[in-house]
Amino acid sequence: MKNIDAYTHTRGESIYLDDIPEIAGTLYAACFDSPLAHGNIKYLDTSAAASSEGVVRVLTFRDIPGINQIGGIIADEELLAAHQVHFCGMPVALVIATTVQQARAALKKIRLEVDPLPVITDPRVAAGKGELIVPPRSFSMGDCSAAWRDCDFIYEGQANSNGQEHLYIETQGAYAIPGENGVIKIYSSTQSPTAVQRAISKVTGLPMHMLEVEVTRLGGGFGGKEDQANTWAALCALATNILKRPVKYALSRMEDMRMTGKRHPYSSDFKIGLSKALKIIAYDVTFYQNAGAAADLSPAIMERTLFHCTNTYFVPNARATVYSCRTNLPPNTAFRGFGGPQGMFVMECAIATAAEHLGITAAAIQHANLLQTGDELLYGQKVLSEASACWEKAVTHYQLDQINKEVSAFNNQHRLQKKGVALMPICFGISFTNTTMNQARALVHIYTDGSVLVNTGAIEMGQGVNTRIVQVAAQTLGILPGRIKINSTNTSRIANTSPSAASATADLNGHATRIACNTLLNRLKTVAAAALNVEVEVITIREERVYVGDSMSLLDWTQLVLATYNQRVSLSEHAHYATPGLHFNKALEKGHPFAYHVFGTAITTVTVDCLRGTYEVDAVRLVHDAGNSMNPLIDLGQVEGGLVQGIGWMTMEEVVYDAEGKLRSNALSTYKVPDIYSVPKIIEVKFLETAQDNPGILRSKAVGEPPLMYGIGTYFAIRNALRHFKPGTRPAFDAPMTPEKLLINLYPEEAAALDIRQQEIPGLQMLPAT
Ligand code: LUZ
Ligand code: MOS
Repeated sequence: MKNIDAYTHTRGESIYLDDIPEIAGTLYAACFDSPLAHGNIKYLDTSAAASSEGVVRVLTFRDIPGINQIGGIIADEELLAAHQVHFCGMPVALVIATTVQQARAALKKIRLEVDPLPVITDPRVAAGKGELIVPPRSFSMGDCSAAWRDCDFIYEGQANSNGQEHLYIETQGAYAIPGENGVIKIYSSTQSPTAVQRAISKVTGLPMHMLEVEVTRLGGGFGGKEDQANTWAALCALATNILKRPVKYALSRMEDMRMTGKRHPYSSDFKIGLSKALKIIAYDVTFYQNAGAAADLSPAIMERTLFHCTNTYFVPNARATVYSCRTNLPPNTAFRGFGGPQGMFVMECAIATAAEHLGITAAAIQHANLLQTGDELLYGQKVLSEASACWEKAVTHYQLDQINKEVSAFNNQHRLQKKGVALMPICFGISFTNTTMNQARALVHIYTDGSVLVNTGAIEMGQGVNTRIVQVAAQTLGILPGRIKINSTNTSRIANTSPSAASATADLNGHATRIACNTLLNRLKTVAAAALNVEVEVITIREERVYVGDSMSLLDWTQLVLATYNQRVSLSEHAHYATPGLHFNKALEKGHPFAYHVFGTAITTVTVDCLRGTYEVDAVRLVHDAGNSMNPLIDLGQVEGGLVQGIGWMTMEEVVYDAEGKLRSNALSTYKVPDIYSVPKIIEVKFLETAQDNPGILRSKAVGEPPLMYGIGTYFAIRNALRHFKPGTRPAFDAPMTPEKLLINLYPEEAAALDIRQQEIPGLQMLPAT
């Protein structure tokens, strides 16, 4: 089934936050954010701004009637800086004016003086000073210390991966509208309406039932709006609460890039030990997560790093420790994969290190260690799925031998162009690692004309969840998709929603929808059985007709719905779903946190121009385990999009903060995202044919995050091409492998002589401060 939003998207008619018709009297907000990364506030003067043309009010922390606190997991994040600033871009004051231009103009009249404090941007420096967000956490299995004795080969190394800007096409924003008796309705571009509602409740002191959060759709989230939509919604609601006027704030791209957190950069140390048979005997890894200035979701993200630190390999003796390090950067946050990709990257660096020292392909080690059905992961859960099936299928279906032969032939014929190949197998756990969050509700109404309205907590952000929910309702009720409408997401209709995140949105909200529809179906069937004078067990509804056994009755859907209403039987149902079987013991760090795992394997081929340091991704050919895909079109879109986003993270997107904690890659002119010219020339996706059962919705597996990790393969394919040009070279693992870095790695002596890195820094400092 085609995405139900395709029609309005292609015509430009879909409604995003900034498209909502504005109410007369709407005011516009703009945020004054800290120009310094760390310091004590000496002096803040907003009087000139307050008397600036069109300005209605300037708010600071003193205007907050509730508590000045928006930390979700830990209460360590002020909405508006009170006495200290902790990062460049930290909100300090909010200007509210009659027009957007007036609000922005007034920002320039705010005077802030800060006594600077030392700025930390490096997570290892933070850890050295004991600047940790939470105590470190460790997972272990087997006996890592003893196992080194049994290893024939042991290698150690370091791996760094950088952050990533979410770059949702729709920037962050909110629009708050006052109602009678102090209630506030808030439109928010959020993945988590309940998180927004909670944050506003804390800040304004209003109970949650006075706050209605409404979301039609987002122009992308990617994790960036799981927690960080709260700030703008809370600021608008705060202003509305004080002024009793509608207040809107849609961030500009540069505001958004400057003030919001990104994917966490990680710096990690690894040690890997193997047997002569290439079995990984032991793996020890320590992660330094760059959390930024406040916790945000970092404690949950560090947990998912631990869960995914051995990727898709069986490692009998493993130990992993993660430090969540407080630095003076904007609080880093959820981003597709949620710490999993960072963990998996380090494992792949460890395998590459071993392969390079042993003079074999990484694939030989990867293949020898793939999880087999029944193998235990270091958190105690066993994999119950065809863990190595995708790898085997990819190797045969895409003829890896042939690919390797062609690449060798090319490399023998070309001196300055080299091709590289890499395989990237993935394993990703599906469920929120916080067991509590694995619940959802659906409210389904059938109207007397037979049309159906489905409400859930799911947020449509382009991923197609609404289309999937239509499919669930249509299949369950036995009616056509066109009869079903998915309502906007609203906290007054569906309460206590979990964020649309963790790839679990369609599973959780789809199952809740299925349960509600089944309850309604049973009521309808009971009425049909009485009307047709048969047993209820023989009734089915198919294609909007009521069947008795195999024969079509005279009753159709609309007649049955009306008959049910006339009998005074409810045509509405509110259902609850909680993923069964989940548990996790944090004292032991063992349990069964995931409903299931998603697997896959990608084969990536690249061509590097070894004179210029540029590269092209020739092809990514992959086999992906989508279970019994309920919508292969949507799944394909998620796989392609995730892959390209992963390639961007690994090869071209470079978040640059200077030593003062100021974001230098603060616009699309200095931050390179994949465009249509940088996507692989060939993307081939084969969905694994599998008869195996899984607890996904309609046996269709979650697909949102896992494909991002295929992009890691491109990093290693480029590295392999580089090593064909310069045999024996082993550059530092420092993702992304931008063309600039690749060139430096191709010609390290020349780069050192030119002192390229040295020259770069004064050039950057000449940029005007924003
Ligand atoms: N968000 C969250 C997530 O709160 N918990 C998770 O486990 C998670 N996983 C992936 C993406 N977002
Ligand atoms: Mo996410 S990283 O699933 O919000």
